[in-house]
Amino acid sequence: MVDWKNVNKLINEAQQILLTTHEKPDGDGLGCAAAMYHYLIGQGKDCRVINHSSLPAEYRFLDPDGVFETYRSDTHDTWLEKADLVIIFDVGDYKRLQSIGIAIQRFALKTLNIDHHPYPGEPPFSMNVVDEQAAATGELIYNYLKTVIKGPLSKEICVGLYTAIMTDTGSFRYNNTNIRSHEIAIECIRSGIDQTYIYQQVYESHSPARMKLLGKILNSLQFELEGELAWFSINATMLKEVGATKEDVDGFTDFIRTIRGVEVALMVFQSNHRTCRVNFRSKGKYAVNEIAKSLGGGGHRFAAGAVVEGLLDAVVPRVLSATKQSLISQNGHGR
Ligand SMILES: [Mn+2]
Repeated sequence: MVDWKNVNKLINEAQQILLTTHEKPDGDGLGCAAAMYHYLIGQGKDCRVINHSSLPAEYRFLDPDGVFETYRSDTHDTWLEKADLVIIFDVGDYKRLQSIGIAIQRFALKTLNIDHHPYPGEPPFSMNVVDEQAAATGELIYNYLKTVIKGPLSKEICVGLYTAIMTDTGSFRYNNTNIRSHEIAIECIRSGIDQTYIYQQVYESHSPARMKLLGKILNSLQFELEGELAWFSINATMLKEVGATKEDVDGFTDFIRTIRGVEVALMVFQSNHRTCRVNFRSKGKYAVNEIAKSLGGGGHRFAAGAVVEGLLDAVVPRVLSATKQSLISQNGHGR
């Protein structure tokens, strides 16, 4: 159980608070920041949300007042160095904070890490709240807010929390979905949020380019191990041909996992001229975090990834062989 008393003490003692999350932010990290921002502003704190990455278009609804900022040393450092506390959400790996993480270390700021991933790495945090059982970091923020807010949570707070839970549970479908996720959703819906609107903003606002790219992927999809493993690769040329961006690639691995018989979906994406992004999604029969770890990455049991040095031609065979080996050995009696 998390001792929220100490967390609350840390927050109460701080007046100037920075909220931040990882690069290429998702609904969990952003939703947590939005929920905590509204709470802390209500407490009279000088609070800012500053991330390395700008707010993705599909999450603009979280920020109707335009308070989410993108870190820039020249605009933010004067404020930042005076911050009493930094609350970091959902980071997984400290390096994913990128530029803002470097600034936090440079000013040796007090840090509170709240996450449902293990081991965020550097720097030593002033306080760590890590619960790997939580379906989303938003669940932890909900738990905290319930200890400090008497009565129902505000609609503004609930928009953030619902977004966090909805996105990290794949709209209440992934196997991390539990009673708690639904209980939080119920309270959020009671607060008056428009859950259909939130869903549509996040999931029904894909660019045509993304859909064209998906078409290319589906055409080149490969199946191995009697259809239990489905994999695809993406390169810069494919992106260019349809006018897609790197962000358009997000979520494809989840989608491929939805195919009948597929237990593990794998993507290898040549994201720049020297490294590939590798993404694993499992339905639950096979753990994929150890494969990601062996490639220098990490993640959850059924959702993991790595960044691997090298070009597609070299990385694909290496990743495929590591994946097949692991799945065959996890299957026990061989094939
Ligand atoms: Mn998360």
